[in-house]
Amino acid sequence: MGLAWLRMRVHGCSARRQGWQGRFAAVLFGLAVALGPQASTGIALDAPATPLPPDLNQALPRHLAVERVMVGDRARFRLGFDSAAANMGPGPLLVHGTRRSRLARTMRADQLVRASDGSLQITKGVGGLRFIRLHDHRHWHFLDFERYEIRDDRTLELVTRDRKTGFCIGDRYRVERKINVLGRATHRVYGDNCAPNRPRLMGIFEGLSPGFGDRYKALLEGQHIDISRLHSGIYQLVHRVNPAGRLIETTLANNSATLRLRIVWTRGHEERPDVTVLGVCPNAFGCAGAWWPGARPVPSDLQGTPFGAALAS
Ligand SMILES: [Ca+2]
Repeated sequence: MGLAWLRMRVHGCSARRQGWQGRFAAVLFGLAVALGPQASTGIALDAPATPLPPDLNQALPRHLAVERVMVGDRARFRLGFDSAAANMGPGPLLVHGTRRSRLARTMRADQLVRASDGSLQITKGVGGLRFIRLHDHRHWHFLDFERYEIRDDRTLELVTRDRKTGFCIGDRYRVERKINVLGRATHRVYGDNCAPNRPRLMGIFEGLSPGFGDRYKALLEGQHIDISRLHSGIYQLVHRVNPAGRLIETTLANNSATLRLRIVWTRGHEERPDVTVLGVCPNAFGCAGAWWPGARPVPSDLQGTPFGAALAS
């Protein structure tokens, strides 16, 4: 099953699928470029093909801020944060969403993993995609790409989590060149903003190239956790990519990153709480007892200290 097989599928589509056909062809072109000489010259026919899956790596939460919003006559408090996940693996993350009828709100997502001989292996049902209508954007979200959670400091039991509606995956920043990425792409391949204003699509591709990452800004849609009901205490803020483990990767060991936080309602639950980062734990699911000597308060708005910059290393 190789590129030729996929080209056959493209050519076999009906005329009304021209939109995503074009994107499909672009994705295939990108894959062919990414494969480089292997794609054009091939490799020894008797050599077993080696799968080249992605390796998603969750970055630490950054640019934390506590926002006060009014819901009716009640004040609510949201802990906002930037999130980011990069592909450090030898191959791209590529998901293909399809549906048989427009009555189906959710497309089934299949994952395509390329191999060293240029073929593509398909794993069906790794997730879903849904067209999301929000006040500032309307496009197709891959569901359950990342998850944000606040967990108990000692037991790591889930306390509360985000309510984000999914993610428009794309190549939005380059991983620093000093970091080794096996299959680093030379150029951006995925980034058409997930078919904005096209709810009637029957199929769509979203992906993340090796050496590229995708980030989401604090307090944009779903980039927060409501902490209004939490008691004063110490918690763990955990960001996880591929939280259900359904996407094929080289490893899941680097899919979580954690900050240890102290939340104190000094002025009662009607006023903004004091939030302090106590511990910084990259590539870790929880970090009970961690203590960061640079502990500092989380600013009350996005103009405050961008302490995430200090966490970049
Ligand atoms: Ca991973």
